[in-house]
Amino acid sequence: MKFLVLISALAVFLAPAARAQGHGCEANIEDSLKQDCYPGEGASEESCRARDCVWCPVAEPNPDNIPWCFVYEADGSTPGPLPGFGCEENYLPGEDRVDCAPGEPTNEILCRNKNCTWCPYEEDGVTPWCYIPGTPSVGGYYMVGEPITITNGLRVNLIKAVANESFTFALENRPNPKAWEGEAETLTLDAEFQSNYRLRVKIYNTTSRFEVPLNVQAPTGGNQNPLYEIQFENDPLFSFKVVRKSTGTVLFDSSAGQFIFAEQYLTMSWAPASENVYGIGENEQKSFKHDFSQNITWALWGRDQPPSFTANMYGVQPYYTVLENDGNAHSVAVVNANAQQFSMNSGPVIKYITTGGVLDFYFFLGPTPENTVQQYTEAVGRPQLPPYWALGFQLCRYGYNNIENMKAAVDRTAQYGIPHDVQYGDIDIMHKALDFTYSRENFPGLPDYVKELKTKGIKFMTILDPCISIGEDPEEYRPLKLGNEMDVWVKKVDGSPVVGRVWPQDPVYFPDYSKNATKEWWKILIREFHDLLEYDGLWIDMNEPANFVDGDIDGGCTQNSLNNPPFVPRIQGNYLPSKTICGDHVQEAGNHYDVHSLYGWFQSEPTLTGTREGSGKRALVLSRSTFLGSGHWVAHWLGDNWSKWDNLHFSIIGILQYNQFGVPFAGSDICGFIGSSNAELCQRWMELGAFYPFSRNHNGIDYVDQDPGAWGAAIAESSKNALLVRYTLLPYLYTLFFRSVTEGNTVARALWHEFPQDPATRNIDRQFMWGSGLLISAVLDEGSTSVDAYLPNARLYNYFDGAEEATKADSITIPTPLDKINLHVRGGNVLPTQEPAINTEISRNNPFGLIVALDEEGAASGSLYFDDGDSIGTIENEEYFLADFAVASNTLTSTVVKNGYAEMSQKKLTTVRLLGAGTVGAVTVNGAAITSFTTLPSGEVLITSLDLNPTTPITITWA
Ligand code: MIG
Repeated sequence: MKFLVLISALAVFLAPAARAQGHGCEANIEDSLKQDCYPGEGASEESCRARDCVWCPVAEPNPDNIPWCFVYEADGSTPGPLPGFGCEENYLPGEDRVDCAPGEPTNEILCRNKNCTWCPYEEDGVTPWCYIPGTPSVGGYYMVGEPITITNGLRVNLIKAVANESFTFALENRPNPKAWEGEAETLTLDAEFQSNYRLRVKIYNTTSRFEVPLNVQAPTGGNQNPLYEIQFENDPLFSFKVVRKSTGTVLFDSSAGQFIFAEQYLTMSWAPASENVYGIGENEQKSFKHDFSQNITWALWGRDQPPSFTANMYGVQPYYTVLENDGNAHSVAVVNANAQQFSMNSGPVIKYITTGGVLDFYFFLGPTPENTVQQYTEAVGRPQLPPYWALGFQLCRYGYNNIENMKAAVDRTAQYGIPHDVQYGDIDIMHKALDFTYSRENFPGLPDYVKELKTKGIKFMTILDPCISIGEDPEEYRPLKLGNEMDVWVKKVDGSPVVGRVWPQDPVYFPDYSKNATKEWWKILIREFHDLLEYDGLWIDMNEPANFVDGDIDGGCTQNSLNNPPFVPRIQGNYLPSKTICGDHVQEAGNHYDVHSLYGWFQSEPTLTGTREGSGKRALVLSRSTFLGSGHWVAHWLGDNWSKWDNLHFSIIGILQYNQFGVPFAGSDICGFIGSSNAELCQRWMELGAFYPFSRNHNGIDYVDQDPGAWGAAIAESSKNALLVRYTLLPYLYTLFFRSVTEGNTVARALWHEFPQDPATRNIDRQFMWGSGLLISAVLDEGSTSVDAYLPNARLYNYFDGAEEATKADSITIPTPLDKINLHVRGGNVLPTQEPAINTEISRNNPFGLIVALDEEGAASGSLYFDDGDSIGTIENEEYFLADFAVASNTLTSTVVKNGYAEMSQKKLTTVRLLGAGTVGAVTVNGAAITSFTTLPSGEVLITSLDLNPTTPITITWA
């Protein structure tokens, strides 16, 4: 592509457009064909003709705005296309544009008549819209000799190409030539064939540069028969391609643009295999599938930032999945933590720029979409199994402000019979916003209340901010005293602790969680905290790290290359220390410049370990900031979303992304965090949120109450009903989490993961699935009482009445009154269920059931995972129960795979909902005929009054 652009640019320079040297009205051209040659004010015959255009004034009035000065072809023919280029032919991202008309007003015709490229930017204020065409041939490397065989791979030595003289002009006119300072003269590329499905391509130089201390796990299986091939090109410059061998599909082609490896500016552009690209976070994406026609740049740099289109938010997830046009899938992780950006440009081309580290790509070859997540999480770490209670409904708000309000919310929830498993405290429960305290003034008796909640089956989670106030007397505030003693703080260049400001009234220090002493300090405090407040899990906020001042409180940041690098990605504030600390602040793992976006990632493991030590239980940690592999330790909520309708839609996109990022336990604040929610919005959101993997209603301070009991009986009722379905399906959800822990599957799943061959699924992000068996189609729009739902090509049964849908591979409009959400069970699945209750402590002991949904062949399969829900290591210690279910030939059989959870033998399985079997006249259970079944009008066969135990193999037949 680059080559083509250069040739055409050259052609234009050599052959000026063949236009006549101006004309008058004798040109006699039809009004409708006149293309304005001088838009705007100020045209005169002289200035018009100077542009080789026609000057032919039109009598006033001129209601159709026929131009007086217009483009004309010498031979009298219809004006041809303008010279120069448009975005299509010669798109360049902002930072590569050299202004073609500095200081002059311009528009498309003026610009293109100068043989330049006219490509307006969607966003304001950036870059010239009219620029010198072409891709300057600077940067770039040549391969030295042939690739060398190394253990499990190939090594290529690269040497910097010398800039071509004819482009010196462009080079010198770069918007910021400093960014190219310190280009590596030589580079090494190592292609490691880590397994048949995992390829690593790492490009580095001999200088020691920062590398992310990501502990990548070894893959299973060999690399004897790789699904991929890597190809190297050396003409006109070095580039490489990753190819899927079985289809020849080029998955990654780095010849799509410049390759520069400078000190603080590393860029590579590549063509992905298709436009079906999903991922890259954290930011607010308006569609799950990227739109390459918009040339959007996604900047990544951890920031305390509510969602706002393209703004860099809390986490940094340089990871994306591509669905190839034939339905195969692969994913790519770029292991880099520096401030960076991905531009999704037309082509499609992904232009990547980072400001440090090395270029380190991991390719996961799938070939199914689920395989990519399995393979990725195998590398970066599989999720923890959430405690069973954490799958229940969670309730939170910032600004209960006192214990009465917290109790009132809890009581309203109970009064309406709304399931409720977890209650939260936010920073307002703290004394003076100090970590590891609670306010005896505003929350008197909180520790006892937490104990009381537990007796009712409700767990308690509370918040910790990363920073420690220095305004307290160290003798009375142990976090500060111990922190000083253990020397845990992030330091300034002069060795003194960095001082910032967050919620406490006094300034704070920033613990350096990349340091072992800090991890120990944090775990000690967390353990001791449990003696004060019996938390069941912890919520770590503000760990981007957020700072209310830019840099250090006294004096901001020094002007230097770590605080003001020559190139700043398109981040909020256009300044690395914006809302955080300085790039030259010093942490154990490196300069903050390199490790900034790892702050919450470094904090995650010690928080989980400490929380487990403190509570003695499995526990849960919820983190705002994340990085590659965070899902191994934490769950994630999508941050300070808005109480606005479009945020319902965006929440699905965010949750699907985090499931691909290996953080399946994800959700967004139900009913919205910023702004007051309203009845209709919150009702719909409670229905949708009942199907978030992580289901928590959370509100910001000073807004109207939005807990499900706050809106009166109708909304309480529909919230309760949606949650009762969730609770009914919790054994299915828990089993999906078991699969995510052991195999890396997603829990919330995009339709295209299940139907990769169906192009109609590729744009669907208003519906999603739980695993392969449940399709969720909620109302997401204000005032709407129907859903246009796509029903994929499968047998689908209405969850509520068991009726089979007639439509397949097509959309239907489903009437959906205010109190309803649409759910479909997909044929081919066996979903384990349990009778719901107001919390999981109760529901865990209720009878189990099965939803058996048959596919076209009358087959189905599924599993039930169960354990005590709260112990650490139940999977590793084999202290769990697992049964597989299979249906064929009118027979359901169960196989007990693991019988390691003693209490399972006390539990009953009493009900089977059989979907898609037609009319049934006889049922036998373990060989004996039974009569407790009925065929409902919908066609569902409901089998009740069973007295089965899941630990004994079950056989049910029907005819
Ligand atoms: O800026 O602890 O995203 O969930 O309630 C406010 C108070 C700080 C931001 C979190 C939000 C939490 C809030 N916190």
